[in-house]
Amino acid sequence: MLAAMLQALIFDVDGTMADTERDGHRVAFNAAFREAGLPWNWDIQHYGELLAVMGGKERMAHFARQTYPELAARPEFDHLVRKLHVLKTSHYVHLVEAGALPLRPGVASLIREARKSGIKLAIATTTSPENISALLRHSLAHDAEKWFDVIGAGDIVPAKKPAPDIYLWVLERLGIPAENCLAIEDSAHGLKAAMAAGIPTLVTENAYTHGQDFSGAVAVLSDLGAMCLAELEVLHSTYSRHH
Ligand code: XBP
Ligand code: MG
Repeated sequence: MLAAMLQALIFDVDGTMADTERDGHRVAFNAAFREAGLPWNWDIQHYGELLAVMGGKERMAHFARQTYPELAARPEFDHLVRKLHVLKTSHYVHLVEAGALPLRPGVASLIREARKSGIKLAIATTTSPENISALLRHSLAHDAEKWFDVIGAGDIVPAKKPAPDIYLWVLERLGIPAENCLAIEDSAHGLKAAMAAGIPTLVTENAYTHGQDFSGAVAVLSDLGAMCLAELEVLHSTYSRHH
């Protein structure tokens, strides 16, 4: 059977393009809680457990339902979550702008190689659009957003990862068959979402996702530092010949 040709790379953001959760999102959530006068503080281990819930607003709601059920039951709770999320996103963007969140090894060079060789680039992420703009502008290049043919983010779809919605949304706008794409993810939720959309998926794990179930991945790497585009193409074609 002929191997499908690699025509697009679809990047996840948090944990994949950059290690953003421990020193980025988590710190921003805690700064928002302080600013709102809430006695909440997510330490590194607790935040790792809360990452089971994708989406910052959903994560805060889940935490409140678990820890402050009477607060979560109040009619104004949704408004409070949205207000906290606006504060948190602003703190996160400031952290990115301060250079606190560099791209992970190999990410920038792979993106530049893909651009040179005409392989399309896309993003499929649960995080908010403001966070991606800031990360691309400050950790890749000032005009890097334009390098991506499609950017699918956050609330643009009804169901977040591990649902396939964000990947299906990106595929539809890319106009490339799923089998001709390669998704790059860091978590079991992200892998499930991409695979449910029929996309071959490479995993680059990190401290928070190490040891999760990555069954079905094209490969599981510690990072992209040793990878070049040609090697990704070999991984992709070998995988597509057998699936
Ligand atoms: C990771 C997420 C996001 C971030 C926080 O997204 O689940 O919710 O943790 O960002 P991905 P927001 O791995 O798909 O990039 O607070 O903006 O949701
Ligand atoms: Mg991720």
